[in-house]
Amino acid sequence: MLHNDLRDIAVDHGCIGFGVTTAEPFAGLEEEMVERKSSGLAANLAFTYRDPSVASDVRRTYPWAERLVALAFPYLPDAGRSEREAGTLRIARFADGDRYEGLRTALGAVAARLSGAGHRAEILSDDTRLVDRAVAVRAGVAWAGKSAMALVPGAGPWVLLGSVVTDAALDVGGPMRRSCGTCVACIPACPTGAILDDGVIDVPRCLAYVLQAPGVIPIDLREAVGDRLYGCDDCLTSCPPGHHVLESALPVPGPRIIDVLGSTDRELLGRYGHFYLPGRRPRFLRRNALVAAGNDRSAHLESVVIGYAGHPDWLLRAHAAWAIGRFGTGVGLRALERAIEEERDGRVRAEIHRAKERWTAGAGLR
Ligand code: B12
Ligand code: SF4
Ligand code: SF4
Repeated sequence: MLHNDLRDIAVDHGCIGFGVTTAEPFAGLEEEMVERKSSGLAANLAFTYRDPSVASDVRRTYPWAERLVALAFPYLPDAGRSEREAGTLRIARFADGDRYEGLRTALGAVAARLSGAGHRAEILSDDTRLVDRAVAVRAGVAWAGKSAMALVPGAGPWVLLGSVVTDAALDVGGPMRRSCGTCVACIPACPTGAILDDGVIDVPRCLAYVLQAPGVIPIDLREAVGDRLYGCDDCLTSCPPGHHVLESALPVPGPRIIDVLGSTDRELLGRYGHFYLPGRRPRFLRRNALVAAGNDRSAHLESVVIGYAGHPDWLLRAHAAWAIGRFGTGVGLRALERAIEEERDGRVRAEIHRAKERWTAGAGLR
């Protein structure tokens, strides 16, 4: 009765997946995460990786937990399809607005029904204290894709996940009898070769990580960044189980590179405050937009990028130098020559030298 009520509430709130699993620790998960950390595959991710012993065992947070009620909330077709268009940036669909809002409401409604029946109920979603995909897979809501995405029938990878932790002894489901089978489409679709093995991502090479990590974007990944401002959807768009919902998504134009580079901090935070940005610092959006400008090379962007060669922030000067080199024009070369005369920061000087070398070798020429 309670179980069915909870399912109905989830469905009424737009969820496409509902399942229940025990609150037992996830066997082997802690060791797996520790291993990924020590081998470098998890980069310097915090989140769940801050304490894998907590993220793999919900009773470390809620000792009274008996069950995890797992929900999957679809965000297509609403989130739209971002088209490639010269001079614009792409934002991964889960981040084109606050796509967690509907999921939070559904989780809240399920938790309220449990509390109303006298049970404890706490919500965990995209939290440091629980690995959401592990819950969804064990509860039978999703299967574990080779891309690491949790795939749900009817929506493929285009879902966000969350759980309600409860002390109610609800009936438990088993894992789903589905798998990717012989499909491997996501592996060659990844622009950086970051999908290594069944569900293992080389995080330092994953653009979703690179674009939200602090510091310099590794030079060998900058071309692959393409026109991305935040997130990467290539392992989702290539995934056949999600194709039919993707086709029904409407085109949504991305922001213009020139607008992002010309905005104030306050404007950027107003528009993109829901992104994960280290220290909530908009400099990382500008850094990403400079790399996108160097990939885009529309003529109207060159003077803006050259302007960034004199920016007070060394990180932006460094990425501007790379982008200027990519335009491959005489104006750009002269700007690099002027910049090297003034530049005192060794990290930026190295970027300018590299950009000039590439220019001289003709690699930056169109
Ligand atoms: C850290 C993180 C990232 C990192 C690292 C991702 C990664 N693949 O490792 C970065 C920044 C790269 C990232 C990127 C993205 N992320 Co993210 N991310 C997370 C976060 C915060 C933690 C994930 C984590 O700890 N993983 C640990 C690893 C080990 O587990 P996993 O791969 O997530 O899950 C599998 C294992 O646990 C395995 N498992 C279970 N038990 C055991 C035991 C053993 C022994 C083994 C071997 C495995 C195993 O089964 C699970 C299912 O496959 C979660 C939110 C959360 N709290 O869970 C969101 C989350 C995973 N991200 C999400 C999204 C949407 C994305 C992006 C699509 C965003 C984008 N468009 O740019 C990309 C996708 C990249 C990709 N292919 O994974 C969604 C995924 C929804 C879904 N349908 O799967 C989540 C669940 C957020 C949410 N609440 O909805 N993300
Ligand atoms: S999010 Fe992009 S870079 Fe990361 S694994 Fe998927 S396709 Fe590769
Ligand atoms: S693209 Fe194919 S192999 Fe990759 S996650 Fe989707 S179904 Fe699985």
